[in-house]
Amino acid sequence: MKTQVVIVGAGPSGLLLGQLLHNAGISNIILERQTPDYVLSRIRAGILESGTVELLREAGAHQRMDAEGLVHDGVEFLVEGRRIPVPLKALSGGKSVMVYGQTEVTRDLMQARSEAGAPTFYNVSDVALHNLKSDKPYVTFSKDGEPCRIDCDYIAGCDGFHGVSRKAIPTGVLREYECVYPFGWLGLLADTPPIHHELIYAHHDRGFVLCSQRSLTRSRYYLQVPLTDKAEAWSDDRFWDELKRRLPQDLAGKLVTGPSLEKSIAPLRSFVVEPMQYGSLFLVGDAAHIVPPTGAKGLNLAASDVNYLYRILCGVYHQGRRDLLACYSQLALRRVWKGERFSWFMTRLLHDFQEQSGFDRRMQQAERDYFLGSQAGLTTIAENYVGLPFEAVR
Ligand code: RFL
Ligand code: PHB
Repeated sequence: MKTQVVIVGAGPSGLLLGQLLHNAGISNIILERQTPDYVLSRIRAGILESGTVELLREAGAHQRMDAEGLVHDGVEFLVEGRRIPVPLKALSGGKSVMVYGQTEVTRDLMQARSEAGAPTFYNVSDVALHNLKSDKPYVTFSKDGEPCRIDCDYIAGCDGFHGVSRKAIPTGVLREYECVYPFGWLGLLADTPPIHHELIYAHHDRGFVLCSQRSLTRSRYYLQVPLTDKAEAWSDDRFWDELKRRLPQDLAGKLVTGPSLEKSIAPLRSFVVEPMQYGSLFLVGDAAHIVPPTGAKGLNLAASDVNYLYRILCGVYHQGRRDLLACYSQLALRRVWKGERFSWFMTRLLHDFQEQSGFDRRMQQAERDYFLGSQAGLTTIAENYVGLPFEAVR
């Protein structure tokens, strides 16, 4: 087989890149290790930045998002027992975020791709990348036990943190930066109305809480838990009781509980590799960087990389601008590091770090007091939360 771009991974970044390229007349084939149902069963992100929303519209996968997604003009913080609304739209020059789950984004992109008749091979194994330093790279894999090969011009490694693409780059080329946090998030999804119309990020001595949502009838809550905890040890009752203990009484009184649809623990990690390009291979999304979910940036940074790579490939194929290829890593990383910084800042601001000294605890309190108590502090939070602008590709 032959195509212009092979995309490894049919998560949100692979599917979004594939759709944009297809619409621009650039042929591509997606290879995915799992089945479509498995990909859709992963409950992950819930918040889309305005730039991500725009990109999904550009890809033409926006009809259901625009009909069913909830536009949020604000978010709320709950610290030291005080509720602090952050008017995102007013503080960011008119931008908002959209509550629309990653599962739904993925479903819409899968549907758009199948309607477009663009090829995706699910359930493939042994994906291997070859000749990356030449202008004739190729990808091999097995499908139903048969060996297959695709020759191409470029490869987009959209295969997440545990994928093969990053590992295909020889040792010594990439520089890795990592910070692992000493706790995880226990998430619970339930068909109950959200506790509040806006998301609530709460600091509590017993640990961080996030009250999120997927729709007016579906809630998503997260509790900070020790890394040693197992989701099986958390019955629904235990989860709801702990959530109530970490909320003020008036709010806890409004909580509607119900059976969980899903419950899982995610460890928190910051991770970046530099550069994000090796020859004809371009790393995109979680394959190149991970953020702790506190800033709602993971999916949005994946979309940010897609934005840059898509515009660069359009330049290459439509205007013969092969010089743009060398800009990808720098352009993408400038925005990635800002997203990493915001996610790290939000994580440090709101979690309970048991091992920290008395001085560090006071510093953390002073940071909350300052950032959430001043117009300048709230403005910097708002402009990062709604998403920083993309740079032009030229
Ligand atoms: P994905 O979604 O991991 O998709 C990668 C795909 O590649 C496939 N794959 C392979 N395919 C072929 N061959 C191989 N060898 C392969 N190895 C892997 C995988 O099966 C998979 O289908 O990466 P992508 O597309 O870069 O997307 C990244 C996002 O999924 C991720 O950043 C977000 O989910 C992070 N995240 C959040 N991001 C936000 O922007 N806002 C949020 O509110 C938010 N909340 C979250 C989150 C992540 C969470 N968890 C569980 C990590 C909340 C949680 C709890
Ligand atoms: C979610 O709804 O899953 C969600 C929302 C905001 C975050 C992280 C996760 O910061």
